[in-house]
Amino acid sequence: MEYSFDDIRKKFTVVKESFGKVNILLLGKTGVGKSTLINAFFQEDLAETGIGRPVTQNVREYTKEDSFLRLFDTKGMELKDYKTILQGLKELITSRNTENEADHIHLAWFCIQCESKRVEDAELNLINELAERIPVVVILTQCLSRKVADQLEEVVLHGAPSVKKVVRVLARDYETDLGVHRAFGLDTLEEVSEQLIPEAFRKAFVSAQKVSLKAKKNRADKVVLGAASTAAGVCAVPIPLSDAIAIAPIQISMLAGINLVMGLKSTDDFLKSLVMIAGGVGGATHVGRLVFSNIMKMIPGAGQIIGGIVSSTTAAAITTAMGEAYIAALVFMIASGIDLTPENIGNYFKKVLNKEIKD
Ligand SMILES: Nc1nc2c(ncn2[C@@H]2O[C@H](COP(=O)(O)OP(=O)(O)OP(=O)(O)O)[C@@H](O)[C@H]2O)c(=O)[nH]1
Ligand SMILES: [Mg+2]
Repeated sequence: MEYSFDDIRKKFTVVKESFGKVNILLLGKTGVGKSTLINAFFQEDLAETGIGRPVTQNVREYTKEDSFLRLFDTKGMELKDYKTILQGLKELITSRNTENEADHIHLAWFCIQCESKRVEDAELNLINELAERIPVVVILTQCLSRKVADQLEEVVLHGAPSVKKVVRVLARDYETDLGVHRAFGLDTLEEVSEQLIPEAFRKAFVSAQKVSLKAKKNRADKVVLGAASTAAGVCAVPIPLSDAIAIAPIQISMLAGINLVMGLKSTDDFLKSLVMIAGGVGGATHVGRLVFSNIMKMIPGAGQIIGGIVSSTTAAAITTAMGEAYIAALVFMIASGIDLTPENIGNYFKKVLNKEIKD
């Protein structure tokens, strides 16, 4: 039995759909740096290029078919319209608060510009009203001075105690006559936000963000853990090695999941590299056989199972070894700025298996 390209493509689609979309509500007065933040964090110019579907008078919804992010942006918000804005936000949150968690607003980012040196009562009221309904992170944007940020943070926490977190950010390097302030804080924003999002949508969030490779790696490790336990389940009654292809679909889904978490696009080229790599279990391809024999070498006592049977422990070990090697290869490549072409991925995957690269 072999896996066709179409089978793999279908699996990929299923895995992708299982991620869902994370819904983020973005607020803040006009000019505070919302778009700059989104562009730096997701490297997606959703709000700039898209026209956006108006959902209330002040809120527009943006997403793209292949994006894991659905953004509700209050572009050009003016506090003189405070009452209308509040009314609209309440309606938005209520209308999406269905039985389906995928509809919910999972998180709000409320941006306040640090250099404005003040927080208005209308902002505090909005934050309070929101924080009663959904998790809110207040982001102090364009943060250039610690002293100013300390003061603002105190005002926010005092005026809106139900706020979950206040995070300081400079989304892009900022040049002054005295020198350059380096961008900072996006990784903290990632950590804090990931914690506040419901578990089921964290994968989508981590996939969509582009600021923390560590977060991607951690999330990819969880994909491997899940796949290993599924593979163990399939082999709860040990199966002959010749039937080990039974766990190949699990591994294909796992590699697809890793690809998506790491932010690789699901082009046909990548699917082909998955076929090559995942072919390992059944030894369906030349590269596959190589991968398989190398993975076997990595597992203590695996020699005994050649020609024998695969127990749940071995199935889990094979799956884990494959997944971890694949993650190590991708992390190495991304961190070193190596192009993520299918050929390169195949090569670096082999390098990891041959222990030419350590993670
Ligand atoms: N260097 C630097 N400039 C920033 C940063 N954040 C915002 N800016 C600048 O501030 C200006 C306003 O930022 P935007 O991101 O457009 O603000 P916005 O909140 O999206 O504004 P509206 O869409 O009108 O609501 C732009 O000129 C940005 O380049 C930052 O972190 N670093
Ligand atoms: Mg904007």
